[in-house]
Amino acid sequence: MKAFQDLTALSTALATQGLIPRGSLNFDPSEPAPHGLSNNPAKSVLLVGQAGSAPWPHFLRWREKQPRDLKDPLDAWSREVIGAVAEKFGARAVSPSDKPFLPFQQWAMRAEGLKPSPLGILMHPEYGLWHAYRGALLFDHEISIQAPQNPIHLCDACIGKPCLNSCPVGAYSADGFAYETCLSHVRGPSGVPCRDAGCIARNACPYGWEYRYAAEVQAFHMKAFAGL
Ligand code: B12
Ligand code: SF4
Ligand code: SF4
Repeated sequence: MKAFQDLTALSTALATQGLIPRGSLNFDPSEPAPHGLSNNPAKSVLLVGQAGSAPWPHFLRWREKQPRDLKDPLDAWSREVIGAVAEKFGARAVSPSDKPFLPFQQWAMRAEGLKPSPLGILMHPEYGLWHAYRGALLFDHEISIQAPQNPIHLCDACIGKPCLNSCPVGAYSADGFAYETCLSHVRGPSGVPCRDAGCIARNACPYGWEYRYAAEVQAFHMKAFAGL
């Protein structure tokens, strides 16, 4: 397997935008893989994302120079900066918002050994629920980056699971996420706390508090989620 020599250089390039590599995996030859730069099925994928809201100041500086009515600006910023890194390192960049949706969470589970929280968001042993994926780099060659070995899944030992008892309209339950129930609450008159400071259920999780997104950042994501 070809060793991935440029990880330090790639990490440095991502760090200039507050981004980090989020693990990688080599596709099994029998599984369908998106195409790489060569137009053949990619051999590997390296996820790019964020811990906490580190990219936010970089995004805001970029946003100031963009048209006010730009659609999905965070996606546009992510595509631009991750696209530039992809070009430099010989990869094809893809986005979590590309349709048909690519299985980012499945890739992340394999790449970093993460498991889903009861909220659907993957639980990270250090960042808690406060991390996300902004893109991925598809390579035409295999790469070898040491994956973490069986990281602790904090939800397993979480007594009381406060995330499941905190939503004012009970949108999260053992049955999954009641998307429409959440959405109509967030859009309605009682949804101000969710709109202004983010999902109450997500904020109820005691882990990763030092990575928790600022209220301003949470409000931005909530606005995008609710189409407001
Ligand atoms: C569609 C989508 C949604 C839909 C889910 C509909 C559904 N039932 O599938 C809706 C609109 C509800 C949603 C909401 C949110 N989402 Co969303 N979503 C996606 C998206 C774009 C595609 C999911 C998909 O179908 N993938 C294709 C399948 C084949 O891939 P997969 O890996 O198997 O998909 C898994 C997810 O679909 C997951 N899943 C199913 N239902 C839900 C519901 C929620 C809330 C989440 C987080 C995951 C989830 O289960 C699948 C099996 O592993 C992904 C990005 C991506 N490309 O995956 C983000 C993604 C899953 N979402 C994410 C997040 C953070 C959220 C929110 C919590 C915050 C936000 N973005 O506003 C909200 C929840 C709102 C709230 N109350 O705060 C993150 C999760 C990051 C993480 N740390 O795990 C992702 C990966 C985007 C990213 N840029 O990082 N989301
Ligand atoms: S509150 Fe507990 S169960 Fe819920 S996401 Fe946090 S650690 Fe997991
Ligand atoms: S955003 Fe508000 S309504 Fe939606 S799940 Fe979170 S706490 Fe519930």
